[in-house]
Amino acid sequence: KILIIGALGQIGTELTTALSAKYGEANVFPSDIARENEQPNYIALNALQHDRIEQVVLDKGITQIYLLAAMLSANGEKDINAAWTLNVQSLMSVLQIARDHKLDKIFWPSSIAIFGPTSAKHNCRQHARAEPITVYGISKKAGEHFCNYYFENFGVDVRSLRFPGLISHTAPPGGGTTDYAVDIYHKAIRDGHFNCFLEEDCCLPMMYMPDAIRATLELMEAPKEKISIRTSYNIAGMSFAPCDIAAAIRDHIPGFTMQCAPDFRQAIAESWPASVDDTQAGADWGWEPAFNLENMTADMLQHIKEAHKAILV
Ligand code: VAH
Repeated sequence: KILIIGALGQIGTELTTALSAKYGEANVFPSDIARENEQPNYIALNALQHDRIEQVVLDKGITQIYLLAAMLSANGEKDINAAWTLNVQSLMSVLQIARDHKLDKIFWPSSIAIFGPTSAKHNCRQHARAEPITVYGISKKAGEHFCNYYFENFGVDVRSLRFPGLISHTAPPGGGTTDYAVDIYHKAIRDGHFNCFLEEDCCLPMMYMPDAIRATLELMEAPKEKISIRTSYNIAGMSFAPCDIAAAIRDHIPGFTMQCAPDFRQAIAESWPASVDDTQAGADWGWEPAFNLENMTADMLQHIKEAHKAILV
């Protein structure tokens, strides 16, 4: 029985669908802070209420928890305490409950945001220097070490991935620095123009959501003895800058234009690597991305156009 905390977010929405398809709807309990939702087995659950989470685990016979609730990098800079509390306290609760009730497995997403200006810029390795300069990055780095601590000291089988910027068409992202790469597709179709909050040559590690979901399921299915990293795995999909994604869009929408006016998020983006090395994930559990900028762009534009048509009819 799987509990998903933060099931209505950008990752949670698609992970709920994938886990239900794989393990059966009856075994998946999506939860989020919203009081109601039409999904089967939906549970209103605040990620900060330890006792409530524990009660749900006992009532439903939960054996795995996917904890996706978090405040992302840009929003985190606007409310330090809220970001730290949500990102770390929720993980502490889930790890303690996993220990106390001997849950089978825990999944928790980290991010390439744990790296900082002193990390290698290109092909940033698994154990590269990581001195994050955002509240989000600091909270994810602290979380990684708590995951390792609970594995080493209590045998909690918690597994984690350092996601790049994630791009999806199903659920809008919220408050990330990489979210320009989602919005640009919607604006290209709606307006034929996009105002970008990063420099046009600001290259960042990115991943299409179908790859991120498959990586999560493959990591969680891997035999325990294959997992050699108990902080969080680097994983890579692709790296690109706003000018690259604009060019890829122009292959489909020739007249598309973009203007760049960097804001505070430029400094955040500049503190992160442009690309990461994910050799360890490939070696331990066979990670291999399937999407690149071209096939992701074709897929994103097709889905968004279909969604627009559905609204227009
Ligand atoms: C953010 N989408 O922008 C997240 C991600 C690597 C970036 O962690 O904050």
